[in-house]
Amino acid sequence: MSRLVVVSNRVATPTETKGSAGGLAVGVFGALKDSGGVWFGWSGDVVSETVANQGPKLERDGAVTFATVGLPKKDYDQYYRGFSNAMLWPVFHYRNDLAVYDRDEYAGYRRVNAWLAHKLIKLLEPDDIIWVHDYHLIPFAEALRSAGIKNRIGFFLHIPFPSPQILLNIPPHEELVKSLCCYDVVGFQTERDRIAFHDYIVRHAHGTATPDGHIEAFGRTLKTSVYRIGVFPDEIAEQAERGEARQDVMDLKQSLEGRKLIMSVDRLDYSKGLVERFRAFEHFLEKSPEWRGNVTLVQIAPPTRADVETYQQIRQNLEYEAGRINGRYSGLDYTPIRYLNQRYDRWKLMSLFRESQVGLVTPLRDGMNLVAKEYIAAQNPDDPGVLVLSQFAGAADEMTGAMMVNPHDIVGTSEAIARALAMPLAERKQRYETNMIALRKHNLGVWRDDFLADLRGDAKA
Ligand code: GDG
Repeated sequence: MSRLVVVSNRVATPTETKGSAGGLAVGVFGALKDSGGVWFGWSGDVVSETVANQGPKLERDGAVTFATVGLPKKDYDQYYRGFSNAMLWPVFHYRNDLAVYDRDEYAGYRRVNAWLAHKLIKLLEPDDIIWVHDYHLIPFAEALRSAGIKNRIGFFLHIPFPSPQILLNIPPHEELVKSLCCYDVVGFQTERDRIAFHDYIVRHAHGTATPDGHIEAFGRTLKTSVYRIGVFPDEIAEQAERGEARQDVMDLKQSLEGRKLIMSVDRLDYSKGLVERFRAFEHFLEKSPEWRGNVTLVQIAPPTRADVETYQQIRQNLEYEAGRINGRYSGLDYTPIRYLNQRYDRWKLMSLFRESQVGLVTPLRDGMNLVAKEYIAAQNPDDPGVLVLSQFAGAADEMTGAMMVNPHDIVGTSEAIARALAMPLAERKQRYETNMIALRKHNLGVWRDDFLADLRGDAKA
């Protein structure tokens, strides 16, 4: 079997790939271990030009090499903070209003992609297959192709692909789509993302796209497909159950004093609908006086991208909203929203999910949303909690047992919270079973294996 080379903006550390950390890192590392290979990308460090130019730092773990490079400040600003996170992220999440376009940042984005590609070339072998991840690295294959690299290269987009009318807001939209066409396989989280890409190819790039995903455009042919990212449900169930007996979780349980628990966990990001969620919870308390004092919303929201201005604003807005709502409904011994601006161990999150009666996952737009899937996997099958899920999360296509909401509809979301809290056991079990069937069908291993089979060009049985 040919070696696998994974390229992503951030490379997991060898410890993050061990089971206790869980998640995507474990899934991708599994594939790397099977075929041997390299995981290449940014180390997360901002370094001097001299250090950046020294070549990748290599760490080995069995047949897998972790190869990382630092980024000079200017590259970090233009490629990561600038074009990736102040332009691509908002527009791909349908938030043109928050996007900031700067030509120099775009030039920096392409320059860093080319620079990273040249660093990788030295580590490549002729029959390696290369799997590139996410929006930071759209031009990566094009840079490799210009240097004469003929290997199979695939790309998976973790976030939504916007409809053409939205994408047109990015001045170099055509260059970006042309860059995507330099891959052999381009994978999306949902059919709606793939169709949006096909629409652009047909209407704006004078290309052709067949329903089964064969694309011809910009003088290239490629395949598109949908690969629904998932979780390993059994591993999560086990983590959640084991954690239940640990002190931190017992302490939380005790502090709730018999109150019901609603859990939410998101990176602190405006795409996750946190302000709307807090307002829906406020509306619920307003309309349901009998629940005041009897239910607590725990919102865990570790900060990310804190140096992008829009992220500073969302943080301020949330602090204001949480303070305002708590001011209105707290008692001497009761705080309705516990808003925790920090990162927790994964086992703790899974155990808290298991302890809770409702999982509130209401992004305004999300490629998939793994928290929704983790929430289901962590439940006690004999007494499962209810998932209240935004229709705009990719996960909504599969988690059909969830109570679906439009997160902009504050009243509708508040009514869903009320229904979820009062739901009889039989209905909760039935919804849980429906979701678990989908979770098992598209687990993380299936996502990875299907993508790699297409990238390797394996014939379907
Ligand atoms: C992107 C796309 C897509 C969160 N807080 C803590 C913590 N987490 C973990 C969650 C989950 C992961 O981070 C977040 O994944 P999501 O899928 O929910 O969202 P994004 O970070 O925006 O991810 C998304 C995903 O890529 C995969 O393709 O689903 O749509 O936006 O696993 O549990 N983990 C720990 N402590 C925390 O405080 N340990």
